[in-house]
Amino acid sequence: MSTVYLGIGSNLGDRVDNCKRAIELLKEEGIIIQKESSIYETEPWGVKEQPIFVNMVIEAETVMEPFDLLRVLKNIEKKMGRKETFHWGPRIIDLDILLYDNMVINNEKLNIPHKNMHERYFVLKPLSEIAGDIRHPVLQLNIKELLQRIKK
Ligand code: PH2
Ligand code: MG
Ligand code: MG
Repeated sequence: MSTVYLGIGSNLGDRVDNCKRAIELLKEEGIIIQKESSIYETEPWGVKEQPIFVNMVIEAETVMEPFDLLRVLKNIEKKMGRKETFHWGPRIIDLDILLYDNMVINNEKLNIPHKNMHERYFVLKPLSEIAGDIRHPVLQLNIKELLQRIKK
């Protein structure tokens, strides 16, 4: 079994309901949810002219390898009706692998740890709530320290 942290976000439709439905669909795929953060309303990051987001993070256990897990997440996004827009554009649901054990993957299709997680409040805040002491395997700082770094 591997321990993974997944980021969940939505800024279209019933945003909270979308996050909850995504969690149910993850369970149906055999992913075991261990912890759920609170749900936060967060200002859009990157492309600012779009609806406000809700974000949360979960800790889960899975036997799936990273690329298999990625495929499952993409399928759930599709099943929930996610449409391709522009980079960082609005979405019904976004499911991202943030951390996968202490694995480091740098691939065109998948980056673990998630590329920009260390500079995103909407990731670090909920993550710090459920896993403040875990270490970012590249930066070698824990989540609380990463959150401190981006707070003005
Ligand atoms: N996701 C993005 C771009 N910007 N901003 C917030 N607040 N929350 C997100 O989940 C988010 C974002 C691309 O994945
Ligand atoms: Mg994302
Ligand atoms: Mg994504």
